[in-house]
Amino acid sequence: MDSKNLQFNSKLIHSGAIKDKFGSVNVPIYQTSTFAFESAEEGEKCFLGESSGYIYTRLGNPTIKSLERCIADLCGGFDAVAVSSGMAAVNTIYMALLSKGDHMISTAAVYGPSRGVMEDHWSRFGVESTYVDTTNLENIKKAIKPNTKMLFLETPANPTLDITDIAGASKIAKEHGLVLVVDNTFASPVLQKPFELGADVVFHSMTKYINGHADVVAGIVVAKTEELYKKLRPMMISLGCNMDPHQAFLVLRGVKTLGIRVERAQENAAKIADYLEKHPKIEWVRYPGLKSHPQHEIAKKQMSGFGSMISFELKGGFESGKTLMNNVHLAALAVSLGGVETLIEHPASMTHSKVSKENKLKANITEGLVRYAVGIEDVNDLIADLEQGLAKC
Ligand code: LCS
Repeated sequence: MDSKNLQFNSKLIHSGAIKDKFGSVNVPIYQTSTFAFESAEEGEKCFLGESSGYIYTRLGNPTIKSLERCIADLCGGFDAVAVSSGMAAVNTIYMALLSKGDHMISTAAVYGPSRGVMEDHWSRFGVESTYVDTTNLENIKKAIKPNTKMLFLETPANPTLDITDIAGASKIAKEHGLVLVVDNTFASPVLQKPFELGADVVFHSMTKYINGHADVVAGIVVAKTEELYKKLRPMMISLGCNMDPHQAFLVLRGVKTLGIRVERAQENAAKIADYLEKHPKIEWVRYPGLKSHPQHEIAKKQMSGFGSMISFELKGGFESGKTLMNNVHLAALAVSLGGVETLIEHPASMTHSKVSKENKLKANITEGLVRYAVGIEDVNDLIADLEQGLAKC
């Protein structure tokens, strides 16, 4: 059966499946670095691209291809390139689609390393970048220069949960001939379909929701067209940031439950956001599903659900942040997100501790900001854990 005609949760189980002679229900792990040809003629055909046979795992591998087909199908793209991490996805995109003298515009609240690698390293090769608050589309228009080639959005953004109007940004990108890239990590393919909103390239850190079990680091780049795919795939091969077959197998196992995990976690998150919003020790709560979120209406328009990431500000500031970290027991004090387990993080004392106060404020990283990545535990247990922790703040 062609999985293209299936609905989303059926695609999660069946897209990219391989039929082998044993009738394997799961995609086998082809843990091999190289593939033997049946003859010199067959080898020649593979290298000339006249046969779809596999050559060498950095170039392609059946287990990895199965995952690539699955995610491309879920996103509605032409095809995908699996890579070793989310950051490998970012760098493959930058290197494949930008050249010396080009300029890129991105979300001010973009994941730190996506900006850091551009400003610290790609700038050395003559690529310029500007970071603006893309929740206001006028800021994108104003930042466009004659050499602008790419608009790189992250929505919802990490950790502010700022939402950018993808369809509106895509209109601007089309008018100015920019390639529109969307980091869809926070929404996952379940909640947001950037290609339907005009994106050209969509990528995910599969370390998060797609794998979902905090046991793999992985990334994937999905291209809307064959033309873009043919730029991205050779770049991954040249950079050597391919995925390993065993990593692909684990992600294929995780992806099957993506739909029910995301649904359950966001059900929990909605309840926790309501609880936190009423708590006297909390200044404000950022969750796209709350009416108080500044881009709640855009989130409603472009997402089919509001996800399971919550940010909130403690009235007690920095010290309260540390106190809460030391007094929650069910949520693990850890970076990352999107797994079945709940994680909590205090950016000011953890991920952003080396950033100057001034730069933290520019990125809206306040002293009492807490990021809470909701898992699929029983929500009453999570609320009880927060309640006793907040009592000590
Ligand atoms: N994009 C987003 C939105 C992310 O949150 C991350 C990682 C990446 C890209 C990079 O993916 P990776 O290479 O780690 O697979 N975010 C992390 C976070 O919030 N805490 O730890 C990692």
